[in-house]
Amino acid sequence: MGTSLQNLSDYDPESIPDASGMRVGIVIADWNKQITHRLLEGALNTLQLHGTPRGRTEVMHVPGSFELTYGARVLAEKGNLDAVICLGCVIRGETPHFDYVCQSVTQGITALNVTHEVPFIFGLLTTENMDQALERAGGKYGNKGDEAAITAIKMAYARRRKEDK
Ligand code: DLZ
Repeated sequence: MGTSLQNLSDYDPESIPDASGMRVGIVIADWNKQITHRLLEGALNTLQLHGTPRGRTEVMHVPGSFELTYGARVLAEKGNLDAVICLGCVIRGETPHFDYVCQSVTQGITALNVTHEVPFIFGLLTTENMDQALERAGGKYGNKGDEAAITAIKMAYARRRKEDK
């Protein structure tokens, strides 16, 4: 999560591999869409900045964060992607729902990373309230979508290097 010590959109451009040959998938939860659609914009812009045009990025919408795991698996199993980014926003409410959804997504994405070759990127905001989410969706702590895109490029590059050996 972005904090006063770590802005989500700060990175050293020199340290990012060229992404021009990469193809990334993004699964995005439409729950809290005023946040998640900003994350999507951030991710698409950052990928484009590093050589992956918007038209080459495959985007799949799902209703809520709980469905991210399923969507990510469907994208990955198409077999033509270098990485899959999962974007969502879970805001704590008055019921324990927050904990169940966060745990489910965390475990689901972890399991996919264990069972599939494609790297799955955890682009889930988990916040106490809407203000904290806005601060991390292009606000004062940067954009979680930018961070997820940079992570996807780095992990896709690591995967290619592993496969080249
Ligand atoms: C039901 C629910 C609730 C209460 N809160 C959120 C949330 O903050 N963020 C989110 O992405 N999704 C939420 N959902 C929806 C669930 O993720 C899921 O879509 C539904 O339970 C249907 O499976």
